[in-house]
Amino acid sequence: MSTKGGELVNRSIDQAVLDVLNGHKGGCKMKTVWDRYEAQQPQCGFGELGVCCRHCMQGPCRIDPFGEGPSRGICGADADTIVARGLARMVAGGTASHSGHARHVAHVLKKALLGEAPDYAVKDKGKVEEVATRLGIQTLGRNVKDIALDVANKALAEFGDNDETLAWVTATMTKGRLEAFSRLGIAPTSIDGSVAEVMHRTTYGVDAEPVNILFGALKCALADYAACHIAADLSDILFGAPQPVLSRANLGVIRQDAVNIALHGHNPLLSDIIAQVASEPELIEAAKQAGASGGLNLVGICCTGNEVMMRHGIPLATSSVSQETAVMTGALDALVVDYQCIMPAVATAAECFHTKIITTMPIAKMPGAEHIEFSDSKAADCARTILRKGIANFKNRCPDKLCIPSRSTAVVAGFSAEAIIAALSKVNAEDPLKPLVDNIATGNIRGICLFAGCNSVKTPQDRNYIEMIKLLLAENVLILATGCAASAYARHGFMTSEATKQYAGAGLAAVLTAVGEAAGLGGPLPPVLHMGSCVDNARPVDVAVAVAERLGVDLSQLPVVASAPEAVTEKAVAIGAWAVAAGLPVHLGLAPPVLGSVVVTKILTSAVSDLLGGYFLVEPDPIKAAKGLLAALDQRRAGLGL
Ligand code: NFS
Ligand code: SF4
Repeated sequence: MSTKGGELVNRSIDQAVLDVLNGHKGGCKMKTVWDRYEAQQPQCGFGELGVCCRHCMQGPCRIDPFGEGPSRGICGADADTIVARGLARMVAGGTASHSGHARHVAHVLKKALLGEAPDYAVKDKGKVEEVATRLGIQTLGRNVKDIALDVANKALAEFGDNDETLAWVTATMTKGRLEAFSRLGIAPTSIDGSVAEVMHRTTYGVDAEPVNILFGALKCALADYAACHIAADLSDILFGAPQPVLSRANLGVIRQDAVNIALHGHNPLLSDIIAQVASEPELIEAAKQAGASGGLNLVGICCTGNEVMMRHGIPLATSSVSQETAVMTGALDALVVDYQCIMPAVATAAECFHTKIITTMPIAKMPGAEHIEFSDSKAADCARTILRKGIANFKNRCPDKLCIPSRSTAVVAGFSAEAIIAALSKVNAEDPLKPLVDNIATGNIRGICLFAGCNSVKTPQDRNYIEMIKLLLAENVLILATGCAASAYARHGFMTSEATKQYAGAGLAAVLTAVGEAAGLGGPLPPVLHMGSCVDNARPVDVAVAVAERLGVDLSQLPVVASAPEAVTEKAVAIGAWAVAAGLPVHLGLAPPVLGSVVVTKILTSAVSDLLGGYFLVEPDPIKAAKGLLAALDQRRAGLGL
């Protein structure tokens, strides 16, 4: 069955995933991401190194990394230019995705306020005030709808032509960061403009200077940051800022006795409404009538899963790389997708099972799926139609094909910046950040590491996450997690009080216990705080900026690092790039396609640090990576005199 990648056990360390890969009843036609990965071996070395170019039709061109063949493309571009251009386009792709998501939320917020999207309303008034105040929008004596409308308009204006730096960058970054961005000419003034500019400067015969191209990529990445922040802020306004919530994670949350409907993708605009209407008695009754004694069971996959877990406690079935295994349980009656990170392979997998794949967005259709177009003016009706499709499909479930692993773990999720500050304020109401800052100073918290990004087929699923974190927790590093990183820790039981007792070093455990008990959780906070989806990477920045400002230092001086040990997508590249611009050391467990250029590699892993404080650290070995991050934290502690 396997060649490279070897045994099944090398595919994932998630036992529930392995149970399904071993026991599924899809027959021999059923292929997964891991089979297709093997079929792709060996992958193209030029592509892996980033030295091929297809930006014009004279190409494709490729540079010989060994120096024996061509050293320039037909137009004269060398490896440095080609690699820098390719990386910049990845950042632009990621930014286009996050900003498409953000723009979508902003439009719906505006329509809701104008009465054109009646199923949406401002849910979190406090968040409206908070965001408006941050942006300098007048709040005093005004009604919340008017304020929210100003916020929505301000958000939409970020996409167009502006003379000044994006409001969401100016209002949420430290002074030191903003100065560095303008000094380097990387402060973005338009989200769409930054994406278009990267596409322009990297097309045939424009920018050939690798350093200049990389600055363009960083500017675009900062536009991505603004987009992520807008998406998170406006989703909170519409659906509420997440608060700690109990849930469960892993494939065992799919139930034999219920109609199982999985929500997959990224944008909460549809999934949150589905979560709201799923409790309607008529729908639950319909599910029972269809023969499912357990009624309706919603589960999440990828970042849509994170969004609905954070706000509704809906359990998370699995993450990106293992999305097919949800179908392979034979018990998924519908898989409802919006956009991003949805492998077309789910429709192929569904050919071997009864699962109905439902696409909902005009820009994200798929052969083999049924398309039910999402309409924001009739969102609840649309959600009900989708749920009824899933319910009607229950009767097609084939009992012989069931393979539902029993495994799932408890999770405490929902740690928005607001929720973290609220928990800390139970320890010190006057100065909520003081307990955090003091414990960083004493070394009880040696530092903070944000884990973000995907699960990749190129490494055993979750292995890097789990091995790194065991070491970091023992060394008293507080862990924040988003996206599929959060999914990994959720599925492996790291988001519980018990995990703090089991894995956290004494200093960290003491802090988490004190805060957890003061906040009334009846035990320690989990050692990994689930901060949400990938656009929610803006949330940890808010916490870090607050700490930096409290200490009167810049982000690049804080003992804060980030890691994407199994990154896959262009979005992850964009986030990694803005995290570096924000001043963080950023670990990558899989090398991005840049190693074909010594110049680009050196800039990203060291020279950029002189300019911005942040840099990339590429290390595939999880233990060495964790040690590298600890060294980076200690270096920063020393810089602060700690
Ligand atoms: Ni982030 Fe979330 Fe997962 Fe990666 Fe995809 S779901 S947006 S990109 S794969 S973490
Ligand atoms: Fe080749 Fe230059 Fe065209 Fe790229 S842009 S394909 S390097 S000729």
